[in-house]
Amino acid sequence: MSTSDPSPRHLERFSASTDVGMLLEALHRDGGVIVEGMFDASTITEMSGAADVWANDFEAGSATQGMGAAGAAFVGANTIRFSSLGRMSPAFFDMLDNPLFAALADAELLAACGTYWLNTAQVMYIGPGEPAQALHRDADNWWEYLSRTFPDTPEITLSMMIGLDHVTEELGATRVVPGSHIQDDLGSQFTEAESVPAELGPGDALVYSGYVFHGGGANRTTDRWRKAMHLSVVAGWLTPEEASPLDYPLGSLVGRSTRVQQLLGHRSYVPGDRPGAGLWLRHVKEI
Ligand SMILES: O=C(O)CCC(=O)C(=O)O
Ligand SMILES: [Fe+2]
Repeated sequence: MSTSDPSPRHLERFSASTDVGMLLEALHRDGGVIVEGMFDASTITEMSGAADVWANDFEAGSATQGMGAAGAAFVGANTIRFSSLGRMSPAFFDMLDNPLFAALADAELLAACGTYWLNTAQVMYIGPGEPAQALHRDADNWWEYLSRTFPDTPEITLSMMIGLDHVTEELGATRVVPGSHIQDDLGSQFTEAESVPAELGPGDALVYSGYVFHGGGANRTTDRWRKAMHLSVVAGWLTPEEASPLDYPLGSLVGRSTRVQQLLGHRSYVPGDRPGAGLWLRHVKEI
């Protein structure tokens, strides 16, 4: 792009069979990459059918991200959000076991931790007329760490937005500012004009850095919902958004893969060859 070109950079799209190295190259360059067909059709059909049913039990605007009015404004007054998706459908556990997701998360996060776990998985239905969400960094959840380590901060969280249906710009596709994950200072600001929509088909995923600026787009329709879900992981020594082990009680994940149990807080943090012992341990007499 020449410096006189006012149009924003774009995000690259690849099929899920693309070499992981190429996906990582685009992710590192742009801060986000679109992977078409990342999740298979039967899994997404099951998840979207179940999400449509569960969505009836949630009021638009009721999610607050634990932040009261500020959180409600961030989420949007006409947006439905909910989590605990493994209680909604066992297809969610298959999503957690997706091998490409594992390869990308391993590549991005294991430099900064021995093991990582689920940050949050949420259905995010943006309602008709909802304005665009403020552009933000997902890694700001761990501001205390960021503000002390920037700019030498490693990747601590990796996020995805996944289409549960066709997600177009008009419906409120997630907007991303390509290249904005590389910043001079933590106070950097970006405008909507610098952002591009990450349009998705069902099962396609936008994979993005915890540092890239992004936000839900405006839903400019009068009668259709933007049907997508978010799935993110975070270094195992940080507290995730979602209290997964409370949602999946002891014994409820018996028979699930080790990876699913680890992601949902039913395995300890293992430091690997770093100093220090394990975290999130149990040493109890079973009664
Ligand atoms: O709904 C979207 O497209 C993005 C939501 C998001 O980025 C967030 O809430 O952190
Ligand atoms: Fe976000």
